[in-house]
Amino acid sequence: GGRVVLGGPPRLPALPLIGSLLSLRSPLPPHRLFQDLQRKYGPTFSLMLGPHRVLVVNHHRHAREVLLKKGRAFAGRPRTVTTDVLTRDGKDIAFGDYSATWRFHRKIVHGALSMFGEGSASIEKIICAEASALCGVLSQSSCLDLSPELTRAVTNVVCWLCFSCSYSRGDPEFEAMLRYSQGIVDTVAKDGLVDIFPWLQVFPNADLRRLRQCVSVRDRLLQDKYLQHQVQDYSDHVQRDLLDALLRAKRSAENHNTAECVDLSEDHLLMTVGDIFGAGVETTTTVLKWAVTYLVHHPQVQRRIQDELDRRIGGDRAPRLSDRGSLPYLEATIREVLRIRPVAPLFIPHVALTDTSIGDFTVRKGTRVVINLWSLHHDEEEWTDPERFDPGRFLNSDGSGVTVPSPSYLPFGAGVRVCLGEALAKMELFLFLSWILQRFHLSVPPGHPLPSLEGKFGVVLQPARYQVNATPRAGWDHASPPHGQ
Ligand code: HEM
Ligand code: PLO
Repeated sequence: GGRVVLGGPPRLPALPLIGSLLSLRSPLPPHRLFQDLQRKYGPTFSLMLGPHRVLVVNHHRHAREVLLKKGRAFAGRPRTVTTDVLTRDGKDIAFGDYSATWRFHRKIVHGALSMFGEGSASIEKIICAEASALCGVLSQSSCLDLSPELTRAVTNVVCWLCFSCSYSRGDPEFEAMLRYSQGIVDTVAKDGLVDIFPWLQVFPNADLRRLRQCVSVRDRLLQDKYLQHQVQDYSDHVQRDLLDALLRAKRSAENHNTAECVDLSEDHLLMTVGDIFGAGVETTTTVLKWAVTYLVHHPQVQRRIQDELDRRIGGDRAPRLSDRGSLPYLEATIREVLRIRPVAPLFIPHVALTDTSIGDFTVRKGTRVVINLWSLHHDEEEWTDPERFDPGRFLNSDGSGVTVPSPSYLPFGAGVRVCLGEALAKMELFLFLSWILQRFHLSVPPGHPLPSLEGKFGVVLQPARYQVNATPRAGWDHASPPHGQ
């Protein structure tokens, strides 16, 4: 207490209508530009994106205040043209504003996901079945682009969770999904002109057209799954998957006429499933691709993980979730990948729901707050040589366990808006990587350059595509493992 509130944070120069756009022209992606702007304006500064005041937070102290200490005050989401197209005006969880309906939805999905949570045998079985199929494909084609294979494995996990179904290789519906999802990633939530100037949407815009088209393909697919699910002997007593959980909640809300006035329309239900499906696929796949990219750059890290796998598991059985505690170096590697290339470097913008403050700065209701996770994860005060890939940062002093060495580490966010899929994502990352590395050595084909570590900025930060050689390790140079699973 006793501190004096001084007024708003430093501001970038702004002009009417276009706001601070002129100061934001740069070849750098936004997270890198915001990181650089700290040198001139300090770690927390504000700018205008057209008519909207946006506060950029680059330091963990202020980030934690926004997410945790004042989580409720900053739990809002902005409405933007592109996310409104994606989510039917915010009827989902991730892009939906804070409300009673939103809280209710989040609670149902959270409950349904923890039903498959850690300790539950079924999710482990689902992931292991997909890991096994993935390794089968790898052993048949030594040199390939891993991206579609990793995507299909991860898609099938969420497909089982949401709808109790999966895709096989070459399924046209899966190919369509790959296309529309990339189209959405390329266009949604980009603070491109469309999101900066809401009135521009009346002009035809190639990105917006592509987004609308991709969203309509996605919506048809979701609608089909929803209808199939309703006819295929839905019962209030058996909960097969997430869609059943949502349907049950919807019916029970209708029957009991709950006092809490929440809106559980079919739109809400579909958009929520769309979120879990989209987040479930794009995030985990992206992390797996970054992991492979860094492992190809750092064969010594790969070898150390494989030593650990050989010592703790051996070649007679496949890795299980219960092995997580005994593979600290693999865990540390996953944490380092999540640090050095955060999936969502700017999170999703938060919005102040009331007049409030951050540190000594006053913040007006309605202000958008962008947490720059890239800055947190590359803060030189917190991480020595932040661009160096070093899993050892996350090991305790004798290497027997993992730690979090700095408060400047928030790969899944925190507080009211914390990621809903953290537990699921961690299980998938552990099982897929341990299965792959137990069986294969990953490298670029002879004569190929090492893949770029740059990343393409969008709603997720994606690595470039490239070919990988998956060479079976000694004892694994046949299609199936030595002993059945
Ligand atoms: C939100 C990270 C996987 C579902 C978020 C946020 C981050 C994040 C940083 C935003 C937090 C904020 O805005 O304050 C990640 C990472 C993942 C991952 C790094 C993988 C390694 C998943 C998975 C699912 C999922 C597998 C679904 C099963 C969601 C949802 C939200 C969210 C629904 C929105 C929460 C809200 O706005 O209330 N995630 N995520 N995520 N994530 Fe994840
Ligand atoms: C990914 C493309 C899908 O087709 C639609 C979709 C839904 C939810 C989004 C996800 C996309 C990208 C990653 C997001 C997720 C909600 C939470 C997650 C933004 C756009 C993160 C990392 O915050």
